[in-house]
Amino acid sequence: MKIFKRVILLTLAAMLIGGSAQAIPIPLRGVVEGFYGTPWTFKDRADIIDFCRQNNLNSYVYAPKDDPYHREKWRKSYPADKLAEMKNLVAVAKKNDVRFIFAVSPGLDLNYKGSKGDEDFRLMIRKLDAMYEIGVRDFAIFFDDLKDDKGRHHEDGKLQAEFLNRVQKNLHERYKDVAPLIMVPTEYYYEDMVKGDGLKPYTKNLAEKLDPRIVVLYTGRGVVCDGITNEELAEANKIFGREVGVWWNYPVNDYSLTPDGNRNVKLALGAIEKLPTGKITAIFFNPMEQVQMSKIALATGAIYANNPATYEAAQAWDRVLQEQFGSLAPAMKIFAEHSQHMENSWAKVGPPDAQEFATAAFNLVNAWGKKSFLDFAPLEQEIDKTERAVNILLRRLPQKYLSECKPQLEQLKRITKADRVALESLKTGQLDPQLKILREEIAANEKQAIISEEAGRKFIDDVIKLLDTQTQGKKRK
Ligand code: 14T
Repeated sequence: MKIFKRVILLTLAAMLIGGSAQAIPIPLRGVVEGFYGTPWTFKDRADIIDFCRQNNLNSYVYAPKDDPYHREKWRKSYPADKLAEMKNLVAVAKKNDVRFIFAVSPGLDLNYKGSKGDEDFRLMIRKLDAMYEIGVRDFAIFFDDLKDDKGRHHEDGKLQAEFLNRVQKNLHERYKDVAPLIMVPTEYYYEDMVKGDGLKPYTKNLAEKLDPRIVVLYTGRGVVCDGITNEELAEANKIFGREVGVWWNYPVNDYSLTPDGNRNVKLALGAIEKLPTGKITAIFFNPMEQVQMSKIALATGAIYANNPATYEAAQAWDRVLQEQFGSLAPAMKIFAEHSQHMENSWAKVGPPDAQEFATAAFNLVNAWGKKSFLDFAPLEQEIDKTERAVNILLRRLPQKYLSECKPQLEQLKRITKADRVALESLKTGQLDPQLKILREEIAANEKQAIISEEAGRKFIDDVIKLLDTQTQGKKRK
């Protein structure tokens, strides 16, 4: 008895110290190719599936928004050549022990009722059967992004649930080796599910009617949001009466748009962060069109998904950069620091960009405002460091990476060049006329690349503002 007590105490102590606490991986963990824009190539997908195995991620979800056969023309069968490529990819996934989850998004024009409903059900089954034939055993049906221009959707939760239940039942009656169906609701983020202090009818009806075996995915409070707490996940579990999975919208950058509609202009190169530390049943990370650059965030996501309770973003980030970039890791880290945060009117995610740089710039601008002692050294060092890193990367980074991030590297180079001119202007107290020209060049190039908005770029604007008002002030006198 005594000895048992001792063993238990020692085990508990060891667990508390942390060393031997058992990692609890999220059962379903992987990548969802779910972004808008040019879908990945089959070569990219095979590469990502291999990456999944290497990082102990066990699923890849096929759901490219702009594959016509996935969404717009979901009823149509894949042509022979596409099907052959798909078959090959499914084999690659099998070989790598990665589940290939095939998703269809029929919501744009799916019929639920009457003979048209029966016909569409039949077409959905035909579509999924064709994938079963080539070896797929995991299926998903997504109903996201069905809002009209007024931001309203016209979906009926009960009808969707009945449709999904019917698909689930049909597949499981005919096939014994098919996994539970996975779905994304039309109201897939918390703020869209609730009104006042109740659930909106769509979510209420869906949750009530949906077969409890079907896995529901949700994205958090918003579509792209600054983390999910354990409590928020518990709330979503409660709403759907099951353990929901997470569709995590980082590093996806399809909403990083220029005014004229260019996508993917900012790269999300930070670590995954602020996700639940407790029990979670599934997580899929939505990546960027830039497949190689996505691997930084995805590999940190893999570390998270393999042990959410002990995950530390900064530590995971360092480890991943080292693994992926070797001797170029220090330079890559400096570049990546300037390109982590994603934000617009409805989205906010990712660690702040280049905090040390931003702090050094802030301190200097602040000291100027207070007319106190100006210490230029800290910012000068940040500018030197960044400029050196950019030059190293432009020279040494292998082509497969450079082809995905050259515009952003060149933009950061323009920014640091202007930062130096801004710094010199502060030193002399005179706005160098070059600075506004450099700033305009940066603006013109934001059609291709956006980076360091709150750090390097902000310093340029701050200095222009400071010295412009000063000269105006002098003129007024
Ligand atoms: F399925 C969902 F969980 C989801 O996130 N759907 C899309 C996804 O395909 C896209 O990559 C992601 C990031 O843009 O967000 C969803 O798409 C939206 C949602 C919006 F509210 C795109 C624009 C929006 F305004």
